[in-house]
Amino acid sequence: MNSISQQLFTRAQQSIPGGVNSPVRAFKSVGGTPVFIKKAKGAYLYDADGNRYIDYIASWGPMILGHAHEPVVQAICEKAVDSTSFGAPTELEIDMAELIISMAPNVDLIRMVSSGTEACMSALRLARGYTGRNKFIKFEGCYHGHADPFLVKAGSGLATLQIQTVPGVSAGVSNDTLTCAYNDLEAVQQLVAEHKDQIAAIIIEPVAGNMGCILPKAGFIEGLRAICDREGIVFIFDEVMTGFRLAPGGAQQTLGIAADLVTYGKVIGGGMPVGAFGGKKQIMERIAPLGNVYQAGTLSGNPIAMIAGYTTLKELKDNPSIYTDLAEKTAYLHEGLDRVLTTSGIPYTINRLGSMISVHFSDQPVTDFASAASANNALFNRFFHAMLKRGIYLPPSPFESWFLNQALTLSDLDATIEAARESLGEIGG
Ligand code: HOZ
Repeated sequence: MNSISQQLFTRAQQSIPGGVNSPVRAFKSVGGTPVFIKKAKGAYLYDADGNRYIDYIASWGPMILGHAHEPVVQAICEKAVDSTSFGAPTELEIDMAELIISMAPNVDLIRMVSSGTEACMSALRLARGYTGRNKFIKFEGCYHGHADPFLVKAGSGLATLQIQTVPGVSAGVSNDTLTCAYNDLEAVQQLVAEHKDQIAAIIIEPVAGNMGCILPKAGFIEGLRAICDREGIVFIFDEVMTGFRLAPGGAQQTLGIAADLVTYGKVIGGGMPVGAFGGKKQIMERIAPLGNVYQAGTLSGNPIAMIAGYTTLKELKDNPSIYTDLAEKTAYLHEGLDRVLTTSGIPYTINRLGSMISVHFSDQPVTDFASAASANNALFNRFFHAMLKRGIYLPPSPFESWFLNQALTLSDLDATIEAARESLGEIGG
């Protein structure tokens, strides 16, 4: 007898490409049937068959406070009765902008959009408009959403599905995308020298989350900052994953390095479709209607999205201990996984910062896309299914960070570590 998830997946494939509205959800690389979710509360997801899972995806990042967090749900319900969209300015948008500016360093002006993709796409256009240059540098395995210029050597779903070049992205567009390995400062120096005065921007996930979690080596981001300063290049931090997750001021605060432009998504919307890009006044002033770099959106600053985001950010700002709690929980999980992985004898590397963590089955340090890709990812796929069977919902790909949420308890973490011990025993080495 097929499970309800299996029945729904069969039905979904008749009307939705691949049965999903975003490729990373399809379980294509790990195999099997995606679990169809019915509801979630706190740290738990419940599927259509009534199974409960401890959630380490957090909707790919946004649900830092846990699912259906009471104050967020209540704020959305109260707001919705006043209509769900106006397409005109509201006071709430000012509150949101002021709150973001009070939390995020180096953000003088902020423009709201509806996704991380839109944020990155708009920030790149702005950097090009501001500098009058076309080329930009991105890093192999980083993912900045699915706008055309970024779909070169991208992480996340493209790495998972092994899509190297994307039909539909013209050579004219991708020729302006220059790529380097993450953590390879020398390669960036060389590329910048080869393309003197042609590079508008360097965009980076300051802590990468789209090839698993990968940390910048000491001096790497500082080195990029120095190159940008010297060469008049706009330094863009893609903080779609790290923004409001690593700290109230995101990776800029955690690493102590200033960006010229910053993009946000995920946590900023508290589970609603929200993105934003912001930064230095002299750059942001080039955006229409102040300047002529055009960018717009019917649902930008949508009241329901804003109230969900505002309520989430305000709670994070007012309770900074949430960040220490989350980091402690993640360290606890890390220690437990270390224990059971060491006992299993399976080679592994765990990368972690704040509430981002991931496991690669590799005996080498994982510092860039090549080292992430050369791990035993077939073993990861089996680990994923063994964990899922035991009620632990991990990202269905080694090329994604795990995200912890504040609703997780120590007993959830212990259950996860025990499930990992059993799973490793099941899958062997
Ligand atoms: N950007 C997220 C993955 N790294 C998830 C969004 C998606 O592609 O569905």
